[in-house]
Amino acid sequence: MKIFYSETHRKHNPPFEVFDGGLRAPYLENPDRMDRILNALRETDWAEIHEPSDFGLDPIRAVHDKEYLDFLASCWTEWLDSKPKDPSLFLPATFALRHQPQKPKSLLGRGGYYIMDLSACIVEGTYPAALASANCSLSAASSVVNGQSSAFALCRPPGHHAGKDYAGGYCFINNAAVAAHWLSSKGNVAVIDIDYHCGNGTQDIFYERDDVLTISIHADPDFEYPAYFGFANERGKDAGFGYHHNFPLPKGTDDEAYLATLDRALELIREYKPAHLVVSAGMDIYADDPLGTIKVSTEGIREIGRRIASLKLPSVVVMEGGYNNEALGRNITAFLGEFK
Ligand code: OKP
Ligand code: ZN
Repeated sequence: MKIFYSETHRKHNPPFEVFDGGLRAPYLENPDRMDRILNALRETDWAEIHEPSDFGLDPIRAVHDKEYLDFLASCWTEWLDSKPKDPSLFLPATFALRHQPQKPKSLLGRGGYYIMDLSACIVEGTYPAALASANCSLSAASSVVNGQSSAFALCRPPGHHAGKDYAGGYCFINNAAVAAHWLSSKGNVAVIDIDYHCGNGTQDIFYERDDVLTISIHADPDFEYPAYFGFANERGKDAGFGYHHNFPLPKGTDDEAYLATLDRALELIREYKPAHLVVSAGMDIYADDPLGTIKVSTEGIREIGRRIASLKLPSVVVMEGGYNNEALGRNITAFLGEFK
């Protein structure tokens, strides 16, 4: 199986994030996650690791707002130019509320307009890392179009919380959405998001479209991030009505309950008959994840992989979250091993 991975992610390594209550915590979405996964993949006899090709900005502009991308591109140099007291990372402290806020001109104003929370910290290497990450998912999509039955985009930073015009939840460019849109010129696409958190960004990007079916299985936003999206009654809008599905789950969901929900999601994909499948593969459903409350075992993750692979669709698997670094390698190889 082809794995697309770029070393460019390493320079996106914010010194901290801010948790609820204002607590500064070491950045959980860190480069060590990739090393754990790479080490495990290198021990298999089926993983071939490749550098991504450069697809340029067009496929990214196709799903993200231009001014939002301009903000990501210039944020770091503007931040340094503003001579902040502590320049270690860019993180605004004032946020745009609903009710059509006016677009602000100042850097911090744009920060609060384009970022939804205190985990999407921007440093010097963030934008290049986000571009390289999108090139990994595009390269994986391209290899699947060229006849591979599946490919894995080892993306960092992750993408599924990034909407048309916003960053959040460690995500800046929506890698899965970029790949899904790129694939949509070759027939309908289904996206299944198994990350522990709702794939709100992917939902936002395809909400009005019927040519990309989006499904997310995640912890109920009644108690979990991202709080404002991911409820079962969000079903899509206009032409997209009926082409988005959320499956919110309670705390403590075990393998059996998770798999029963997955089967309902897979049935929707079978009915839709897409030409391609994109899987947002977050491993934070794992029982011992530091951010998760869902109790899926490594064997459960393997079975999820087996059932998704049994759709027998050309599949692009895209890395999302997963923060138990010690377990990441075995969980990813268990999951991907079912696609090879
Ligand atoms: C990214 B991905 C809640 C803090 C939440 C952001 C979580 C982002 C998860 N107390 N912080 O979906 O794995
Ligand atoms: Zn997650």
